[in-house]
Parts: sequence; C-alpha cells; structure tokens
Amino acid sequence: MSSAPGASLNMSAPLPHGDPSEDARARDATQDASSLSAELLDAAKHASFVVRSSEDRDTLEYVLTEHLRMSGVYWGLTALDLMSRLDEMDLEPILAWLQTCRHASGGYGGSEGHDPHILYTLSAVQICALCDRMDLVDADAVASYCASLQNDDGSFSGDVWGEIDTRFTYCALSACRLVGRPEAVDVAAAARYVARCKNFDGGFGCEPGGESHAGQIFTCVGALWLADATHEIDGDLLGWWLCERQVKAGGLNGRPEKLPDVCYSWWVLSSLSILKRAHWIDRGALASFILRCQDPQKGGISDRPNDEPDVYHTFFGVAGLSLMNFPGLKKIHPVYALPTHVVERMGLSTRD
Ligand code: GRG
Ligand code: ZN
Repeated sequence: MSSAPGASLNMSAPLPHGDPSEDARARDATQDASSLSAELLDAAKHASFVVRSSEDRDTLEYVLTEHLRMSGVYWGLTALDLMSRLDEMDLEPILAWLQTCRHASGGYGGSEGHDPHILYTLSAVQICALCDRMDLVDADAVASYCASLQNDDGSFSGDVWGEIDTRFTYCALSACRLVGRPEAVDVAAAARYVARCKNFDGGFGCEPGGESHAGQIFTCVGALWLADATHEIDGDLLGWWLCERQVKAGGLNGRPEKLPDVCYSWWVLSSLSILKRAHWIDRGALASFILRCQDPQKGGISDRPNDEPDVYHTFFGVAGLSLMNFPGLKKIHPVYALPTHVVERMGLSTRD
C-alpha cells in the first residue's frame, strides 16, 4: 500500500495540514508524472502496434475478439489520439464499417451482423465523437434505444436479453449525454439504483449486494457524476479503498488480494480523479509500473510486465498516463473516457 495523506487520520477528516511532516508527504503525493521524460513512452511503436492489430486479420486474437470489435476500435483510436497519432489510421473504412453495425432499434452491435448491445452502442458513439463525425449518429434513435433498456427500478439491461449491470447504467447515461439527449432516460431513477449498489466499504458492485470492484466503481462513480448525484458517494471512504489498490510494484489491482494490472490504472485512477483524490496514490510508482509493461520489440502495453501486449491494455495504460499528465500525451476526461478536447468540442460540461 502506498502512503496516502490522511492515512493515520479519521476517514472523514479533511486532508492534513498543520503538521510539517504531513505537509511534506502531501506535497510529495501531489507530484504527478509530468516531470518524467516523454521518451520513456514509445508512442511510435505503440501506434504502429495499434494500427497493425487492426490490419492483421489472420491472427487468432483478431478472430477471437470479433464480438467486441466496436470497443476494440474505440480503445485503439482513442489511444492513437491521446498520442497525437490518429492520422496513422485510415478512418474512412472504419466509419463505413461502423455504420454497417447499426440496427433499426438505434443500437449498435460489436461487429457487422451481431445483435445490438449498449456496450457497443456507447463505443460507436464515442468513435464518432472522436472522429468529429457525430453527423453519422441518429441521436434520437440512440437515445430511444438506451431508454428501451431502462427497467422500472432505474437499472439498465445491456440488451433485449435482460442482463442487468451498473456498467450498462454508465453506458446509457454517457451515450445519452454524448448525443445531446441527457433526459431521454430517467436519470434520477438511474442514480437511485446506483446508490443501492453502494457497499459498506464505500465501493460499488454490479448490482445491489455485489462485491466492490474497481471496474464497477468507475462505472458507478461516472454514472453518479453524469447524473449530478456525486453526493451519494463517500469520497473519503471510497478514496481510501481505491488507494489501497496500489501494490508494492506500483501497479493497481481491482480488489483486495488480486494481482496488479495496467487496466486498473484507468478504472482506479479515473475514479480517484473524479473524487479529486488522484494524489492519494503514488503516481510516480504507477507511471513506472505502466512503462515497465511496454513491449520494447512489438510495441503495445500488456497487463503486467513481460506479458503479451494487447490493444485494451495499450489504451488503458496510455489513458492512465494521460490522467497523470505524462508529457506529450493529450489529456483524457475521467468520466467520458475521451480526450478532453473532444468533450470540449462537443460543448459538454467538463464541470469539476
Ligand atoms: C468507456 C472506459 C469505458 C468503459 C465502458 C464496459 C465498461 C463501460 C466498464 C467496464 C468496467 C469493468 C467491470 C472493468 C473491469 C474489467 C476487468 C479487468 C475484469 C476482471 O475482474 P477480475 O476481478 O479479474 O475477475 P482480475 O484480473 O482483477 O483478477
Ligand atoms: Zn487488465
């Protein structure tokens, strides 16, 4: 566990001031990754890894990930944009393909010929936002698809088959905001449902009573932010649980006793950023963990050092570094998971 300001204090106490040693610790902990050398991230290699992954259609990985291709494209393109290398990908064929994944219901499938799902609907909207092609999105159709998946208790199903998960609440609220139809769903009921998923440890699970998990926490904190209901969050208690996710190697895990994994750099740090407590973890140690997960030969970032890289961990590694102001990277918005220049271009509130 890293040293967090306030570690020895009552959970509800404000950040320490007064005691000079506490002050020094707080100052150290507010340092981010901005003083590291930009060259520590091999952006050129990671960009060509992302581009290659979208072109090499004969690989087992390409075939096995067909069902989630829409999200894969979102991860890859957003990573490229954060590294200012979006121009290395030919966007036109991607946008043409995206339109073949759209259904009459307003939802998008993960690939052509696949049933619509709210996960891929959000990814499709995010891709159009990133490419500044919101003209390709039928806002009313997306909003009505999201509304069709809301249940009486405020929760959301992922598709017509009915699985309920707080991930889907985040997707619906974010997609509706991105298409400019925030009120198409019952936002207050959605927030009440998410609040019911809060646990004694301050965290959130995928349903009421579900175990706290960093991934679900991102979706619940993000959904509550989108619903303007962050008062439902105990910031100190949850902030404490989240900063406890940092292990000796510097990386973050998703739950107690689990291994660190680069993707939690996003799930945990975005949540802490929304809670304004990103400085509660040792960001230098986290940045160094992410940088150790780069593949120096192939490019790309893996879940842990020396594992195989993939586009998912490449995106979440770069996104985590962006949240920590790593030099040379564009800033990412911790709720929309899109570069902040995109969020601003769309006229969406980036309210702190
Ligand atoms: C726009 C960024 C963005 C997200 C869209 C899909 C989604 C909304 C959020 C997913 C949140 C989530 C549940 C992430 C966790 C993914 C993950 C690593 C699951 C594995 O969990 P464990 O605990 O595995 O089974 P580990 O590897 O931690 O032991
Ligand atoms: Zn992971």
